[in-house]
Amino acid sequence: AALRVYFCGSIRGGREDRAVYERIIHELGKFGTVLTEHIASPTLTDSGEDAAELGDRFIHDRDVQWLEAADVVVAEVSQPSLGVGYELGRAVAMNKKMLCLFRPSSGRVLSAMIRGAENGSSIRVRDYDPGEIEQLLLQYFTVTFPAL
Ligand code: 6IA
Repeated sequence: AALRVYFCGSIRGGREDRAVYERIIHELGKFGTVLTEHIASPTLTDSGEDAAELGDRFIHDRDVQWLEAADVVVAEVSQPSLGVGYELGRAVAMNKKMLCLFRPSSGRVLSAMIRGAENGSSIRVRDYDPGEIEQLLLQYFTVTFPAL
């Protein structure tokens, strides 16, 4: 069965990095099924039009189910997002493999609760430039899932 990848990126935290999420999701598709492809959707805005149809409880419960089903969680953490932070905390509690990607060129300083979660094995936090996405993910997935 294909690897199930849960991708996290900011929605209500702000959509400035949407194009970066799109590139990451495209690369992730080479390694497995991305459960959360909608995160790159141009029609998903931080103002919440789509939320009215689904309801926040539905979104939360469905996302937590997907998280439980995931083999690996990949998050773009440059744009601070409560939802992404929440997902990452839940993922740690579920002992999920996790890769957090941060762009120093964002000018931000990553939360100590994310940077400090790096443990050298199941939880990885990597600084990157957009040009490195392809190579970085190829390296992560081939090392983490040698059977791929
Ligand atoms: O706090 P945030 O909205 O930035 O949280 C973003 C994270 O929470 C993402 O990684 C998603 O997995 C999850 N999430 C938050 N909102 C949604 C959503 N619709 N659909 C799916 N996943 C979500 C929100 C409706 C939108 C129009 C505001």
